[in-house]
Amino acid sequence: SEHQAAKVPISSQKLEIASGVTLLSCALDTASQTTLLGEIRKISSKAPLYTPTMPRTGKPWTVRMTNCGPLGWVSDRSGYRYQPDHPETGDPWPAIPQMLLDLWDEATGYPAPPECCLVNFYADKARMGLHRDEDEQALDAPVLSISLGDTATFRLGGLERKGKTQSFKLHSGDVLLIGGDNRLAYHGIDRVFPNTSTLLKDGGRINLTLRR
Ligand code: MD3
Ligand code: FE
Repeated sequence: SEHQAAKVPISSQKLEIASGVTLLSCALDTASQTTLLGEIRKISSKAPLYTPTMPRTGKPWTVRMTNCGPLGWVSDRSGYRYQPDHPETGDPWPAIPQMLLDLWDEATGYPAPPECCLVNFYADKARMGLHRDEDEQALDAPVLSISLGDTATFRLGGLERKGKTQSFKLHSGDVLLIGGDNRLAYHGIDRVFPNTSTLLKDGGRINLTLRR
């Protein structure tokens, strides 16, 4: 809405890449990206990035994670779930920064705030296999994803694992809004391209996923 525009300027360039999936390219300007990165540093100083493990096998993920908000999404040998505390420190997750709550309001218009902000950190070799986000109770609520740092290839499939997929680049400052028909679509991150952004001093990519 209009009164939020000064706090978190988001671009008017919207591209609907699939039904209900809208790419807001270059949504965040450099100043907002830098401010947001500062907020993420504060979060990771209280709730350190950790290496999740896969259900059953216990194999480590290549992506490191932390969360903020009332609930955090975690993965370990027992499965995937939302929980109110950090799996290693046992502390409650830090609060979601106000600028992310504002961005959620402006981009989604959804009448309730996000309950979880998952922070994914991708070093050069990290990737995320094709999967669906299906651990949420409210499937009518949108998902908002924000990319920072190095460029990545994002793969979007359909509602069935075997279907066709499309690839897109996600750049620093891009925002992806997911809802409607494709809320349960398969998606993943194939690779991250080193040295494509100067936002993160030591390189890599951060993705924030806001969900209910
Ligand atoms: C399309 N993260 O954490 S977010 C995840 O960049 C995850 O770290 C990716 O997938 C990342 O679960 C991509 C973009 C995204 C999120 C949810 C979706 C795209 C989606 C749900 C349906 C379709
Ligand atoms: Fe996902």
